[in-house]
Amino acid sequence: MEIHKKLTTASGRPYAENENSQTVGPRGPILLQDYILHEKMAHFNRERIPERVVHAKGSGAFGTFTVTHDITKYTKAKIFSEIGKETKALMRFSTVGGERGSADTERDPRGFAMKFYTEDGNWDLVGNNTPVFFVKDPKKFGDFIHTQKRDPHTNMKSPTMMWDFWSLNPESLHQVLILMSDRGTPYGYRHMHGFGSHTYSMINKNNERFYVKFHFKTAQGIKNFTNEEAAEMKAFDMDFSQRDLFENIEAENFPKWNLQIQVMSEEEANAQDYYFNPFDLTKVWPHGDFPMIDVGVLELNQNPHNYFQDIEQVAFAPAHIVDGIGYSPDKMLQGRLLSYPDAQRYRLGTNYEQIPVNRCPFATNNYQRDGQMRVDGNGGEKPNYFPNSFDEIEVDEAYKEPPLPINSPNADWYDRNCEGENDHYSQPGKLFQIMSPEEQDKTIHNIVYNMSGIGGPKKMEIINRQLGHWFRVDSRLGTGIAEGLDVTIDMGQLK
Ligand code: HDE
Repeated sequence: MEIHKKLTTASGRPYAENENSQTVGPRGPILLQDYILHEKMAHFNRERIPERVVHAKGSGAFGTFTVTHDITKYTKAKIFSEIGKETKALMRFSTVGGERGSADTERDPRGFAMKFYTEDGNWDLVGNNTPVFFVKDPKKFGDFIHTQKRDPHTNMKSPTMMWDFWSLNPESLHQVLILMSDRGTPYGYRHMHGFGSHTYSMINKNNERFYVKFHFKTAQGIKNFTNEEAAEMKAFDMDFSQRDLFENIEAENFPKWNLQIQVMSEEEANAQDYYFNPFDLTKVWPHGDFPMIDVGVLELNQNPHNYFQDIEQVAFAPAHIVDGIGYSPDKMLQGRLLSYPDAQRYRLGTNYEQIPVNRCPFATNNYQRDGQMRVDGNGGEKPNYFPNSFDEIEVDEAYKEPPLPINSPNADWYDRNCEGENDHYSQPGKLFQIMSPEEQDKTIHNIVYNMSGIGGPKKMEIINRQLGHWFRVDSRLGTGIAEGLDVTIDMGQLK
């Protein structure tokens, strides 16, 4: 039976009248029986699904990951099994705080979310364009994001909320310094690095565990807008980054990123004597201590045919790892393991992994059944319970992770900034000191521009508290910002 091209209803009935509603005479009322009118209006009312509560504005493309170096001594993950191995991938870039219709060139971190369709399931590496994050305990995430969104009273963005939160949470300094540099306004998505950010683990074929950091270095070179260029671009083209990505892929100018990893042994990570917590998401691992190791190349080479189907509906979750890749005790990663599948079930429904872009193209065998939009055969006649005497689904012990050594005997609510966890200044200080004088000046300019928006009855309290942190990071930085804000420093007053 050939598939025809006739206009039809959603149930496949061919029909002719798609523009005129059925009325009693040319001027009479509409007949209730013109159900095609209702079908069109009812579907239109239900076209919007909940936007992502963060990272709502984004752009995506399909691509290929190709292994260029052998890292099988660290991992048995099939995606890295041999040089030349190719794996299909999907990338979604995004801003963080803006709504779905917001501008691409806002000062904001950029989401860098990757889905690798491997034989052992889909691996989601959901990172950002910065190696660190603002907070290090997931309990603070919602509060933090509230300060990045609209003030509950004015319904406008609020530098006062942002800097009040940041000045009360100095663990944010490293990420805020990056955000306030020109890396906070990247020139689209092609000219920025990407990071897994968290410490993850890798497990090799001898079941030895290593801890790793993932770095995706742009092959296009770093390029940023200045503060003023980004503001101008907002007015000129709200979708600059989308346009830049889409048009370059259409022109077959395929953007690439080179994947590198840093590796720490399980013993080093658990030794407790490294000078900071290697699982602390506000810290980077010094490249001198843990050098970069080349792994492969990620190339984006196909635009999605339909944005809503493939990019609005794509569902990432850091919990989606594959054999040979594992988690770590990083509290923020632990928090994210539960949050993302919960967010996807809310946005897309319980069977979200049956949406084609989210489906594992190899095999899924389990006893989960039913639920809305169940379209994968629902297990057919096979048993829907385990164990059973009938089906041939096997549990392969080879996929069991090695035990995880735990050092601390007591469960407790440990202060995230206790002794040994409260050096929030050295790494941002080093970052500022390796910036060129021009980059330092631009960063000071951007911070002054942004902090000038602080207002209200607590204005000077917030400014002084934040200045105290900037001075602890670097005296030139603190002085430059104080002068820019025209604030006279009483060093005794700095909190
Ligand atoms: Fe997210 N984050 N996040 N995040 N995140 C989401 O999941 C969350 C964090 C990141 O293109 C949400 O599908 C918690 C760090 C990206 O679809 C949500 C915490 C990093 C994207 C969520 C964090 C990220 C999200 C919202 C603190 C970089 C977009 C909608 C523990 C390493 C992915 C959704 C895409 C999206 C939760 C912190 C990156 C709400 C609880 C750190 C790139 O589930």
